[in-house]
Amino acid sequence: MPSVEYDPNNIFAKILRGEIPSHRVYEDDDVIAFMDVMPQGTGHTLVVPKTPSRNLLDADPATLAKLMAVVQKVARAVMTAFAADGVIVTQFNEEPAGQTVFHLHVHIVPRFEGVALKP
Ligand code: DGP
Repeated sequence: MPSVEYDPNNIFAKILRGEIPSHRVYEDDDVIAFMDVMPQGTGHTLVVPKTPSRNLLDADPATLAKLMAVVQKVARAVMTAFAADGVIVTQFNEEPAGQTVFHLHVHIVPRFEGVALKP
């Protein structure tokens, strides 16, 4: 379990509340998806549950199930929309693992034959 509590003022909580703008590409009762403002490549999309979880470690199974169903849906849509050859699906937990925004989210990064990711 994470040692730090969920902060309701993290940037994704503000996006979920509509307090700051985002380019939303999917929304249902439980999950939203929007474009990453610091993309690792073309079509980099973030999938975010509305339930306030800090990351995978404190999320409940129902939230994870709904999240992953949408991750699959959005990954398929991103593959089609960007004519990608593959897709990376990643997720980071806590600062040493690369997490910078402390509201659970999954990265979807389309991949293209012969095109390197940004360093
Ligand atoms: P992570 O390292 O897994 O916590 O990734 C956080 C991602 O969130 C990172 O790729 C950049 C993105 N990001 C940070 N701030 C914003 C924002 O205000 N809007 C959007 N759309 N993405 C953001």
